[in-house]
Amino acid sequence: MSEVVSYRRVDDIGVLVINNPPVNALSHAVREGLLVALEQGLADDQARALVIIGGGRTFPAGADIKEFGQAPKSPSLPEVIDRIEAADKLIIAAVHGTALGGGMEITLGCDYRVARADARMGLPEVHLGLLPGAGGTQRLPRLIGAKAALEMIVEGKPAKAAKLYEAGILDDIIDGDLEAGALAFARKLADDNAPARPLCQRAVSAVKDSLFADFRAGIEKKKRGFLAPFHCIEAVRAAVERDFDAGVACERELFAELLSSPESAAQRHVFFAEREVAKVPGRAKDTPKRDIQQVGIIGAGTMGGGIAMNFLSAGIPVTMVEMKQEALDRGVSLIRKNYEATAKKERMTSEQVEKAMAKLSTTLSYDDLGDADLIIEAVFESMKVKKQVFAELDRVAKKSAILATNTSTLDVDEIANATSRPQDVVGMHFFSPANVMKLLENVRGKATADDVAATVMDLSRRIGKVGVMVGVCHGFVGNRILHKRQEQAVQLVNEGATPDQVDRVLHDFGLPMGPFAMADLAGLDVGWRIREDIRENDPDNAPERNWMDALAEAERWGQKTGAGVFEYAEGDRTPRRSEVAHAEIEAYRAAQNISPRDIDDTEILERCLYVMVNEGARILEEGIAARALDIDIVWIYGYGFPVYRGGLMFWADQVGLSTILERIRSFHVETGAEVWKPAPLLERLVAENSRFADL
Ligand code: T1G
Repeated sequence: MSEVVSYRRVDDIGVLVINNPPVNALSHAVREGLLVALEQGLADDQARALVIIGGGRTFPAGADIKEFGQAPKSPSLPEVIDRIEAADKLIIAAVHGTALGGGMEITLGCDYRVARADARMGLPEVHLGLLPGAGGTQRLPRLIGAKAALEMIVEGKPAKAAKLYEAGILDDIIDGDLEAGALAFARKLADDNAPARPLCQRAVSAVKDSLFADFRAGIEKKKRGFLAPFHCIEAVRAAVERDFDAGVACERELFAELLSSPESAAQRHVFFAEREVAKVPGRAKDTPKRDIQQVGIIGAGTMGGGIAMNFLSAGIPVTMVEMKQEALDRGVSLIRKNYEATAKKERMTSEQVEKAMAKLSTTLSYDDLGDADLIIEAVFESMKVKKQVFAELDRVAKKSAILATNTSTLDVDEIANATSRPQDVVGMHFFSPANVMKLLENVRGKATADDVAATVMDLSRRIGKVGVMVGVCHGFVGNRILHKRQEQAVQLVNEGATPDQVDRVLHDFGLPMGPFAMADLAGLDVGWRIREDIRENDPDNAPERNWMDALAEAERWGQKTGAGVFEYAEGDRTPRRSEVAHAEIEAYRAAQNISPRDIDDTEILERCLYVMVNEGARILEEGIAARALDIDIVWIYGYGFPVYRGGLMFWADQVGLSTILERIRSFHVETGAEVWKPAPLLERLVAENSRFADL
């Protein structure tokens, strides 16, 4: 008997229990154990039917992703499922938790499926750059039709039991004890001589000729750069156009292509990196955390409101503070407007909106924050203003409170030293729009206490964010790297490229938008004020004045003023070429005696991305980020770096660090610019023939 799969009989029904914590991943041992237990059940004369059920918190949540890339071991999952389907006894899958990927495919090999009401099932392989490779693309269309199967497989979103029952995937929903309910269900089937229902013998119902072409056209824009969604379409098409065995062979082939693709390697890296970032090196798993039951937020502007929504949606009461009543009223109505927009898209019910809004209270007095466990400051990005706010918080906040700043660039240590309790101060850098963007850069100051750091990391997950712990420096991890790229982008335009060309190259690479469309979205005034702040407070590092400053000073602030580097038509966010901006650029070149040259796309891509990699290496050297995967997750969830490239540092490893170093060295020789001085870490890794991933 295997350790991970057991067989026993309960009166006249055999039960196969899979127990491979934490998520019953279908590792080699589980597959082997399943076959052994299955044969035992089939050979058990007193067992009239068999139930497959998961132990612990869930039915199998898929193949063991850690085994991908290793030499395949038999039995494969398709072999196990084919054996289940060919069995001469009825087999019922009893689902709780999340039956995902190969787990759901096992249920499709069974004759009947039942589940608890809170169970979910789905085929999320596409998020790993794969497709359901154990018959799911052939059996699901036979069960629910090709169109519904296509949506489920290409979107990869799990569905709730009620929806699954409606769709005909589930045969019953079990209230109370799942095993008891499944046994009763199996017994009734046996009593009624219910038929076996092997899906492999069922035909796929007819579809519209244009189904696959229409579906492909419908996802082209949204799935730009991904490989797997389009392979999924071809696999489901095979289910319609070929017989079962030929369809399975086609699925196998497409799966093998994806499994060896760089896109899937990248997406699998991101799957594990997203979980690894929560485990901060050097922090014990059992580090105590502070109890966060009430939150205060200073500032009811766009950021303050968005931040508040995260806590309200997680059921945590929020007190919002502002200087003036109209600012408070504006903040509250913006929050309600955002919630109602979400409800309109049926992503929330109106009851949920009212429940969240009921947890929001407002005040004009800091004194009402005396009970808050965490207070987040989201005021104007000025050191002077932030220090005043923190001095006030120091006066009113209770002893155990955590004081957090939402600054996106400023020195968290300097802010902390404006209080008598720097150990309770931490940065919580949300990204705009704060109620949508998944990333939360948690900034640990020199004095920040362990329990404070552990608390904000834990809280990140509680409010639906991916928290990454970073150190203090100008711009932390995300914006520090962004600034280098933006500088390079402006430099390329100074030398002869156009903003349109630079944006096209980075958009084609897979970023949601180019540097200049992004600057226009964020607001040219934001970057300009930060540069002005440095020019005023740190003249030694004052950035050179350029055409972007000229545009900002002309109040061309981007989308919010209808014009910036690009022009924007009323109500349209599409960036269009701007003759005014081009004139500013030419004027700047003339003033600097620059004769513009032709710059090709390769140079643009290399300069914009390699400067980021070099800065990433410096950030790792300084310990501002603990691992390369922290930088990957920051750039994927904060700046839309394409997930099918795995993040900035993973991508650099794929390109090859020696290739990147060679180009960086030549840019350094050509320009002599400090920014192109190769990071010692990069040079060391190349010398050792290592990668960022090996650190
Ligand atoms: N394989 C290996 N490890 C897994 C795993 C898996 N499928 N799923 C989770 N883990 C680990 C995870 O790394 C973490 O480890 C721990 O379990 C808890 O996970 C042939 C090709 C199930 C919804 O894509 O979506 O089947 O960090 O922190 O938030 O067609 O995990 O503790 O060391 O995420 O409660 C398809 C992936 C595989 C589902 C639970 N299946 N998993 O979420 O916990 S491909 C998936 C999830 C496949 C077949 C194909 C989630 C979850 P550690 P967690 P959670």
